[in-house]
Order: sequence, then C-alpha cells, then structure tokens
Amino acid sequence: MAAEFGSDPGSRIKGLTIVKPIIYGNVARYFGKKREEDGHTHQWTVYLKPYKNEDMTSYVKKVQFKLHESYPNANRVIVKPPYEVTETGWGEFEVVIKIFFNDPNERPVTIYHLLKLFQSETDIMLGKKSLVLEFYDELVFQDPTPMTQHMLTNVRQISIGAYKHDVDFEEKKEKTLHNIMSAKSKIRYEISELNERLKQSKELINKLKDDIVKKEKDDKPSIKIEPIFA
Ligand code: SLL
Repeated sequence: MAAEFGSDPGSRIKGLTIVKPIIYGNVARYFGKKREEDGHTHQWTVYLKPYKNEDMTSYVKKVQFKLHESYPNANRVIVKPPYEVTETGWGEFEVVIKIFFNDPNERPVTIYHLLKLFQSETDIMLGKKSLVLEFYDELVFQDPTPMTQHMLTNVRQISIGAYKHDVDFEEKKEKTLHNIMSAKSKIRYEISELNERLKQSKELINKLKDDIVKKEKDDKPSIKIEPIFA
C-alpha cells in the first residue's frame, strides 16, 4: 500500500491536522445476586466506537483492551468492529485501551478507562437496570503521512440513519457552552462592579488628600513641632 504514496512513506504533510472524534466507556448490568460458582456479580462491556457513524477499519488496525490480571488472557485484541470486550466479574479496575493504526508511522494511542460496575444509590432507587459510563474524546492526527491522510478521509459510513450514543454529547456540549457563557457574563459583571468600586475609592482618596492639604494650610501652627520619630 505504501508504494501508492510515494517513495518516502514516512514523509508528512506539515500543518495538516485531522481529528477523529471517538466514544469510549463501558456498560454494566448487575445479575441481581452474586453468582454461586465464581462470585461474579455483573456482566459488562467495555468499548471504543467512532462518534460519527464511520467505519474505523480504514485507519485502525486493531484495538487492544488490557483487562485486570485476574482475567484469563488479559490482553484482548480486537481487529474489527465492534471494538469491544464483554465479560463478567465482581470488581472494578482500569482498562487500558490501545489503538493501533494501519499506518506504521502513526504511533498507537492509549486511553485509560476506569471500568464501572456499581450504580449510585439514586440509580438503584430509580430502578435502573444497567449503567453506562462513556466519554467523548478525539484522535488527533498532526502532520499525517499521505497514507494516513488518505485513510482518514476515505472512510465509509457504517449505517444509514441516525447513529446514537447512550450519552447525548450534543446536549452536553450545548449545556457546557451555556454554562461557560453564563459564567463569563457573571465574571464580566463582577469585574465591572469591582472597577466601579475602585473608581469610587480612588475618588475618595483624592478627596481626602485634598482635605488634608486644605486642613494643613488652614491650621498651620505658629511654632513648628518636629515629629518625634523623624
Ligand atoms: C478490586 N482492584 O479489588 C480491584 C480488582 C478485579 C476484578 C478488580 C475477575 C473475574 C475473574 C474480576 O472481576 N476482577 O475472576 O474472572 O476491586
């Protein structure tokens, strides 16, 4: 494949940045009780998926999920979508997700995800059967090789129709943006308030200074008294 992209496969397109948004995380479901034979309490799935409905195989070679060492062959390698591992267990731990790219010149990207199994008290009270903990992130390809650029821009759509994630990241984005804007205007208001107070204080200082000068003039003593601590 490299031959298609010139004699120097390691050459890079300076100044170009291509961003691929991704979602990673886990879902988990409580069995309702501890399983007799192995003490497992939950079934879970840890995953990596594209934020948009794209086929990542055009640029992703494989995804490695490194599980807790209590699992047999803890290094799970997934070579095609869905990039996910489903297991059962009893404990939470950190999953290391390592993404390898088709272009050997692109360094693998590592993501750390704390696998979550246990629901909050409120979710349990609300009768929620399963838990989702997922995050938005971005794969950023800076100065890619022509080969990577080709693979990143020639991706197939996986499906027609809406592509949905458990977490509504668009809504989250809107809310976050709204919070930032209102915090900004609050701070702007506080700054103008403080500036106003500063102005008033400065005016007061000047007035007091004038008063002192005036007073000093008015009651000039006939005998000069030297200050004790000069
Ligand atoms: C904890 N630090 O103590 C964590 C470790 C490990 C979870 C959690 C093993 C399943 C199996 C499993 O659930 N490990 O034995 O196959 O909470």
